[in-house]
Amino acid sequence: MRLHQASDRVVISGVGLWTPDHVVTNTELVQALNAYADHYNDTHQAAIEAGHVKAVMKSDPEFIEKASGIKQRHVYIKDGILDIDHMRPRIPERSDDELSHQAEIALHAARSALASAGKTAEDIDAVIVSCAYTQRAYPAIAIEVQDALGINGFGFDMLVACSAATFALHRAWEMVKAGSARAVLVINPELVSPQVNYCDRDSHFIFGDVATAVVIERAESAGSEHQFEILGTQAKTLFSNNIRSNFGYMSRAFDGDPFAADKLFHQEGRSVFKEVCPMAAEHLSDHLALHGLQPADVRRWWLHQANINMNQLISKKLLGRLPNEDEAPIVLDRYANTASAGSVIALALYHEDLKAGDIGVLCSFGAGYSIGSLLLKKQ
Ligand code: CO8
Repeated sequence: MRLHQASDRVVISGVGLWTPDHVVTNTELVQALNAYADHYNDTHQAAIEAGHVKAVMKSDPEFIEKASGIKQRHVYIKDGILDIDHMRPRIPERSDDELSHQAEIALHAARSALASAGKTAEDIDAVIVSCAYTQRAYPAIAIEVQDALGINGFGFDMLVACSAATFALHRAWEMVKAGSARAVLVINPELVSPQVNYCDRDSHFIFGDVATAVVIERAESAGSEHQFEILGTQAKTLFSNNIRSNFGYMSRAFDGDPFAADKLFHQEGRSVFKEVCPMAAEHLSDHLALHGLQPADVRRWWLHQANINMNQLISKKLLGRLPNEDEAPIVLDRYANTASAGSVIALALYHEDLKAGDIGVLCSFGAGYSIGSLLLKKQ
């Protein structure tokens, strides 16, 4: 590995966002689940009445919007999701010679981030693909993306569920600071719809697909219009089973059903809500205090986008009041929960109006539990 000049000042110099064309509304999702429930419950009526099989519960668009703030979600492929005989996206398998689906969406976001930073492949030394799931174990999606972009150096994948983006930005910041890379491309291709249980009313509405990307580099080399110095990073993890997916390479060796509900995303949503909100608020106020800052000093909060009520509770704990849209923009109404990419979408869409010296906080929280934050200062 080449060793470059270490740098005291490291900036985010470009942000990229790729939004899938296809939209699924709450109404569409609920219609499909309710039709599936009617069909399933009719077919299994005797077993349900005998208590051998659980009836499928019906969903409700009003509940979804009130409980989560989500109105719609974008998906990579819509075909199959609303088909009651399929209830999952129908994604054509590609040969080993073709670009993989996840690399494809990663590339869209990566190119947009490189353009926003005014950089080319020659300027980048490392690619990190960091997200809730990668579509295969190896070769790393990051190396496939690195190859497609013609980047020298190295790439690797990282999985930290909903904190994958912030945790990868931490690693990128350290690499540039240490001089092991001049600039790092961090990409979050959150292709999560294949892991959503569209038959389960508790979770069928939560997620959407998206890809985001960020360029991190030494302040000395950055030339883009909108730059944010990373003042500091903070991470916290605490083991919990309340958000879990048991899908994995061991499925082949287990005797169980590799497509069972526990292999998909599932959670104890109430417990997550109660436990994570105070943790996130404390984490953020501690992080600010380490830098001699108060919540009131923050011009913009790019918060994790899982649930509007969570964001409001965390903001209230921090500020003593609800923030307005300008202080803490919400994207989950349009994008739903996009695992680790939510706060980066907010950053991509809402950063150009900030003035030099303005402080921003980028934050994620979720499965693990994991919480990650970066304090940013507009240059
Ligand atoms: N329609 C109608 N009724 C419903 C529905 C529905 N769709 N869903 C649930 N209900 C019912 C419940 O069954 C329950 O009924 P009962 O009282 O009879 O038992 C009642 O409504 C209330 O249910 P809840 O208590 O669960 O409702 P909440 O008000 O708590 O809202 C939420 C549910 C929205 C899930 C809420 O708890 C929440 O948002 N919690 C936090 C969740 C969160 O942030 N999780 C993070 C997960 S993401 C993450 O970490 C990354 C993982 C990787 C991502 C990739 C995945 C594919």
